[in-house]
Amino acid sequence: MKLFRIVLTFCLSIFATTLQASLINAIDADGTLVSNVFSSSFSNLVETTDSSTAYQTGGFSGSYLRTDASGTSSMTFVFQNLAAHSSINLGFIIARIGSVDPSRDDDVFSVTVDGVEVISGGLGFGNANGFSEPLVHDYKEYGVTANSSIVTATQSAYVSSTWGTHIYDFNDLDVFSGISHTSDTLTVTISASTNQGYSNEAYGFDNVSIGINYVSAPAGLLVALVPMLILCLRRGK
Ligand SMILES: [Ca+2]
Ligand SMILES: [Ca+2]
Repeated sequence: MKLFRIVLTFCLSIFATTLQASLINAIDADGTLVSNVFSSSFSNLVETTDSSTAYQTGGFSGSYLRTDASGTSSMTFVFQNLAAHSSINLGFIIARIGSVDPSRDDDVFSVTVDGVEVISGGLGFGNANGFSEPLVHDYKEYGVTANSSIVTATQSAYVSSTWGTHIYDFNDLDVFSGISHTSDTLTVTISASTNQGYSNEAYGFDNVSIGINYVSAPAGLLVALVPMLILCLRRGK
């Protein structure tokens, strides 16, 4: 069964101008992906679908990954032998599903690059059924409390149910754009923890993207093209 459809697209940049190029490949991510380029691993995440309008509006088209059991869930992507580059870009869509309790239960998420925490925080349900949890809890960038309005501003859809579901577009986070990185290896991990299973609460993920901003070609070329590798995880078809 296809767990993922990995979509590799190349973008071409001419100096500061990024041009979207065509789709070049699609790979299942249920094991080793493109050899010598990267590997990936997934822990405690399951594939699911939700065809509700709000999910579609929020970008969760087709299937996506969500946490299932209590505990920590994660996805890790490892890149090797990267060409010279100056920075990377990250992005994904995240859903807070059901009664996630970041304040009371420490139901939180984080993103690390080479083991360094870029963001962390929790997404709560607000006020529901006599309980209250902040929509955004303890949001930090590089370990420092940051303006949570950055996150709330990206809220793109709300699924009305007993506890509701919020969908946030983390492609819009400034902190994910131009993360300084020069090593020829890269490890990106997205993780989330809940103290109860999906019947009560979960985090969902879709459209994970990892862009590599390569160093410009040597001066003297009439046109310097800087390839940008975008890895998009798109669930389902
Ligand atoms: Ca809960
Ligand atoms: Ca909880």
